[in-house]
Amino acid sequence: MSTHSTAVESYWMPFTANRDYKKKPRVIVGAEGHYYLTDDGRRIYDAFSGLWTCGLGHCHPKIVEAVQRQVAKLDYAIAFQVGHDKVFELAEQVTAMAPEGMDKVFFTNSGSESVDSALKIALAYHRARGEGHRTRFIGRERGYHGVNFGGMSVGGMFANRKAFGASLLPAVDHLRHTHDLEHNRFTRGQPQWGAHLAEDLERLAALHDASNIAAVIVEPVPGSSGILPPPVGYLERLREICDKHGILLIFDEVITAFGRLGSPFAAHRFGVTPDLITTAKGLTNGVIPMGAVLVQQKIYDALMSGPEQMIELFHGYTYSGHPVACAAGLAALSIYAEEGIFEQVRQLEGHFEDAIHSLADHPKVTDVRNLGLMGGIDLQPREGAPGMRGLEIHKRCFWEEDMVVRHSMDLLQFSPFLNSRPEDITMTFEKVRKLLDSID
Ligand code: PXG
Ligand code: PLP
Repeated sequence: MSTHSTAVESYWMPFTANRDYKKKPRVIVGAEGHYYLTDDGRRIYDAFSGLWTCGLGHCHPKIVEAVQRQVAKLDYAIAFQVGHDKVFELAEQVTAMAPEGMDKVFFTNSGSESVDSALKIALAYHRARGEGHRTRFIGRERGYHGVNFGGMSVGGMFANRKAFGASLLPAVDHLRHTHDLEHNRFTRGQPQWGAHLAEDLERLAALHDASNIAAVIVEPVPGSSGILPPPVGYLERLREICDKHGILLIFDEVITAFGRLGSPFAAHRFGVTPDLITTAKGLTNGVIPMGAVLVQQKIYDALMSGPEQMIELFHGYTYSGHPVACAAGLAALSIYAEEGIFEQVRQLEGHFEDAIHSLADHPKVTDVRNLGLMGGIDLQPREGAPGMRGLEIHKRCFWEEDMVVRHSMDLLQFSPFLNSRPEDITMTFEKVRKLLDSID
């Protein structure tokens, strides 16, 4: 076992406080269902289902088998100009479960790649229609759209933008975010207050002239920046304003697709259909990296206009539609359907809401938010040491309570398995309460 040796030192860990982590590494060596297995022989409960990725549980036997079979049969197939059977099958199935009219899908390898692909598709679409002047993107404060240059530019998380701010895409502006503690503190589900904040898009459309705006990109429920369910009526209003001005609406559903909100896509749950959807994570249950961009038929059609022998969209990844990822995706989609997973989420949602809000009375808790099986708890930062309470809860959960809880500064995030046992959801928040009682 090399986990305490130079092996740990060799790895530059993503989105991690490397020096702090390496003092006492938290190392997983296996997983079974709802548990991770650690290098010191413990079974620990995963209260974040991977990184919002593994809603069906880890090492699901049907996905494991599909991947094993596929890698032995076709390991890789040239992605450009030649296709393979599984990618077409997966495309057909993903579009079949997508909102009405979203009949085409482009495959990527991650959420970040999906976002940058979607932004490029939006530009190409307008250009193909003779509206090449539509080059501006509108994101939203507190949005997270991955770490590539496009996604960072439309994203609105200051920590992501701080170091790279000077090199982001130039023609981007941001809507204000919808989180307002004065009106919405401790809201269960969608807040009633805040639909009018969508009017901010009218302000930006007037400022930049709507005819210059290519697309608006938002997460239907912002995840990384704090689980911020949209105010009732907000997404509907964004859709109306986009339609009025010929602006494309992109839903970034990297987290919210594939059951997190009890429906195939958040678009279904909210009854609002965007022009493009970006997704990843749950597409393969996190087993093999894969992402996707779903588009309305009209977008694809607009690009199918030049000479037939020429490439229509000059874009693609070596690993777009990787056969092994497709096999994992096909297996995951069949499990969502066969095991009635989205229905299970709808049945669990009320219990999860009660369980997470049971912490609302805790003196160290300043806000609790939830929708579907997404939840967030804001902790009062410790005087002079922001982020330390969140980090301590995370570490002590791992070492003392045999549970993985994710934190981002003083925000605790919860992404229970889509097929959770209700008692495990109860236990999750009992453990968090116990730790909150015992830390300073
Ligand atoms: N868009 C959204 C809405 C996301 O949530 C990405 C894009 C980027 O996806 P990739 O696959 O490139 O990471 C994401 C990713 C968290 C957390 O703790 C969330 C994400 C990633 C890491 C941590 O909430 N979401
Ligand atoms: N950089 C170089 C030198 C490459 O040859 C390629 C792909 O062929 C890339 C980057 C892009 O890699 P990917 O297609 O895996 O995103």
